[in-house]
Amino acid sequence: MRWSRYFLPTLREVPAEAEVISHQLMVRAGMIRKLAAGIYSYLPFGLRALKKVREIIREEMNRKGALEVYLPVVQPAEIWQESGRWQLYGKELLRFKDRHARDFCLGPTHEEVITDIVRKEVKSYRQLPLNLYQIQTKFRDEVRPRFGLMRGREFEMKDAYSFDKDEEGANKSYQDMYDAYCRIFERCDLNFRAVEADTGPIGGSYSHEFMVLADTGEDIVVGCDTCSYAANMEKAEVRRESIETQGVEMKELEKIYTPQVKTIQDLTTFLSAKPDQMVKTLIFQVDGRPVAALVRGDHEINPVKLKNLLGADVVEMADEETVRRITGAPIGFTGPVGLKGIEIIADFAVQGMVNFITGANEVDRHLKNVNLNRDFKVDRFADIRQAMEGDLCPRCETGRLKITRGIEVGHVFKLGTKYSKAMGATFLDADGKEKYIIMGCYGIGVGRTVAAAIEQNHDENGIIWPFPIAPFHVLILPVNMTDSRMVETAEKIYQELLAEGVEVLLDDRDERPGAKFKDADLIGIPLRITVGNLAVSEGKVEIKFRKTGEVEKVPVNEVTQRIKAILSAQLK
Ligand code: 9G3
Repeated sequence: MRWSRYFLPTLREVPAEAEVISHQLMVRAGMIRKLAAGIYSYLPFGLRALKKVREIIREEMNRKGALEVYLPVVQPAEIWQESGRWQLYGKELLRFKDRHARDFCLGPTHEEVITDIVRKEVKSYRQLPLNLYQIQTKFRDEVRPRFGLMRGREFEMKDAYSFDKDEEGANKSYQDMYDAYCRIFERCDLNFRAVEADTGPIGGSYSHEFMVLADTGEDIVVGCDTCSYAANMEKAEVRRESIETQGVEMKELEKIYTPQVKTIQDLTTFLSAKPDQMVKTLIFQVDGRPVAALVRGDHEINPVKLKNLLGADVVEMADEETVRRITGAPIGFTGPVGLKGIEIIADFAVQGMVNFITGANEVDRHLKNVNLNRDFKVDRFADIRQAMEGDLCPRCETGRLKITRGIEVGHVFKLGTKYSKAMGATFLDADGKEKYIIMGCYGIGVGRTVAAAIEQNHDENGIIWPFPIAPFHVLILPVNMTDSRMVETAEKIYQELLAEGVEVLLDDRDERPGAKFKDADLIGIPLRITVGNLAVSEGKVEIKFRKTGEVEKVPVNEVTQRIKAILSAQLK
């Protein structure tokens, strides 16, 4: 491709609203342009990278026997009413009426659509297992789209759905997709980890998220420094530590005057006590009923664990008015002693505490020397706290947990019969018995994968494309377009590489050398062939590796062979 005939509008300045580096670089490198909040156009250079990721996904999905389909973006309300999700989702589900005033939505996902097809076409166990996938536009009306493609409203997803006749088959489908995802992200040259994840509102028994490790990631990943355990913070388990409280005698309960002392920090200073001698009491509304959750002062509550423990749909912090009504005091002085008609759930770490400090359920008052059983009853002890850096690993004996950030690029779910039951997708088994199909669903954010690759592969000068998803593999840069010998040499190399099927961009713009070199670093094509004075004086060109900066001086008539050798090594 000749740059003078291409459409690659690079920018010097950083777009003001771009908060993360991948968003900045994708705009500056002429890959995307914003149409509206969370809605982006792909320009030619960006589309080439997107297509590379699509092709890697297709190859690995097809390798596992998955069959590609292409489903509508516009979905009728009826099937969402059957699954019960039309009412479940709020403004995130973009709904509209057609000319006959019928209700539709823009598809945020396609469980209902694919189950509707399968329930009509699959009747026998002989037709299972089946895995259907598409690469398709999704729309989710995020309240605050940001970070460019990372959290867009309209985005491209590969979504796959597996259909099995029994649990064993469903587990194999899940494992096949898990393995395919590992190959996909390895082939994209991404540093990723598959982490145990919460299944969220779509239900099902368990799920894994594929996280590309990057400091700008929105998700928090907890991983063991010794074994392979890794989980999304929402789900990360905490090892239950042994309790050694025997031998410590209970002291007399004491109410203390603590004017305007509301937080653990205030309390630590005011009483010169340590946070691990305190218990935080938080009041939640769990499916509308109040629950008191207790964690040690130096720990944080994990609402997702509380929700899963109680099998609730909605868990939210109680508001000030509710706290006053239940405890008789404003927020900041809540404690477990004297609470009536409310379930008290405490984290396991509280079980090992003696003579601790809590709120007194009275403004400006706290309690000292509070003790379990004597002063209040805990209804249930459970793991309800956030995992922390340095916690013992819940899986192996010696490991400690590390906290990192990740960008979720893939998510695999075991769905069970949630949709097949709701929509009547059944089959007759070998004994002629009617059974519900067992499903799984598997998503990859295609655009988000490109953005994550840039988050992980860039430097202060711009993008550093991993070879497998680079828009082009080679950039030829004639330094001075008015020097006919440089132009002829560049043209000769360009024609030779084209003839060999190499994906090459020739920067034939008549621009200052400095500007061309800056653009070369910005757009990040992995190999740059500089045709400059060396070509004129010694018949040599420079091959520069964008990733390492290393430079090779190569005679003009050996360049094509050298490039082919490098590419076959990088793309094997
Ligand atoms: C909605 C809206 C947003 C949503 C969903 C539904 C996320 C929704 C979860 C999934 C599960 C899997 C198939 C591919 C892999 C992920 N956000 N999810 O179901 F109506 Cl507005 O999409 N779907």
